[in-house]
Amino acid sequence: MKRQIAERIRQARTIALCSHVRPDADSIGSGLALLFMLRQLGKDAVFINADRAPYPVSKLPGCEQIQNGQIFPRPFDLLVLIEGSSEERTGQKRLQDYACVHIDHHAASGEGVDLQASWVVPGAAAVGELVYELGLELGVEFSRDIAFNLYAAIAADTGSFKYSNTTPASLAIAADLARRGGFSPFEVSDLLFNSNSQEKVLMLTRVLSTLQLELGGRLAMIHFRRDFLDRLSLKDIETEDIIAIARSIDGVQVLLFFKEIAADYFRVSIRSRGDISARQVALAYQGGGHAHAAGFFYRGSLERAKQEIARMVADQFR
Ligand SMILES: [Mn+2]
Repeated sequence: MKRQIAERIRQARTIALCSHVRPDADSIGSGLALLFMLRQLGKDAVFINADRAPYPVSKLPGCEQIQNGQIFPRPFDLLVLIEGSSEERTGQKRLQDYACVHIDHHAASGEGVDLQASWVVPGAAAVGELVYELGLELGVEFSRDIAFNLYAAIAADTGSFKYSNTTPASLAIAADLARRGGFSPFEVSDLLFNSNSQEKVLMLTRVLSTLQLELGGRLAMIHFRRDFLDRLSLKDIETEDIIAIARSIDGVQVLLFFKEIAADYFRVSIRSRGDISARQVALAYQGGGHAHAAGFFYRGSLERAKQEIARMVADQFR
């Protein structure tokens, strides 16, 4: 599949790249790296996303070159979709009007999209690993900006090579990128992880103060209310850090994070360890995800949501 994608790219002259709504460092870093690779190959390439990159991802080299908005109706020979192959996930309309290829490390639907090739490797820690391999296939030179962006993509999705998705391949690719790009890994960590705004840390304290431990300390629940944002100049919150802290508590096997998105309407993220299936809980609410990381939407009061879902988690402990 990698070869087919490389071939499509070689044949195209004008190419648009696009990642997903609410983009993260993996999708942005991978997209920027691929953008620079395509330009090196002499392509007329642009990177267009529905949503802006959040801080500090916005500091990745070249991020100011990303255009925000819709791809349609501009003509392109090829669209490369990075971590998202549906209109819902990309936030782009009329994708069926374009020839598309797709690169991902999550299972994806491809609904309503003319996918000429879809390269999905669920075992890859980050889509950045796949763009690295594609770069080798295309025979490009890994400039500093290309290598830096790919390294950042992988460092972000592996939580600095700490999460369970980190493989020997992730480490080998990262080492090769640091060598080729001539940057120090610390520059990337400093940019990605030592760049919290005051508002963000204040937000963390608010969300963590909602921590509730149930089922003898095996279930942790935290929540976020929309009005938490009001006093801080934040539009939205980056939730991964908060989730990581709450799930790191000794003995916690399941974490539930309730994020209020409208009155009595929540996005629920669930993380689990061992035999407990986050996915099974999510499926009961028409959600989805992986065995240990899943999510769904819940309509109803926060109190009811917590009670109901805690009971469902308790059933799995039996
Ligand atoms: Mn990713």
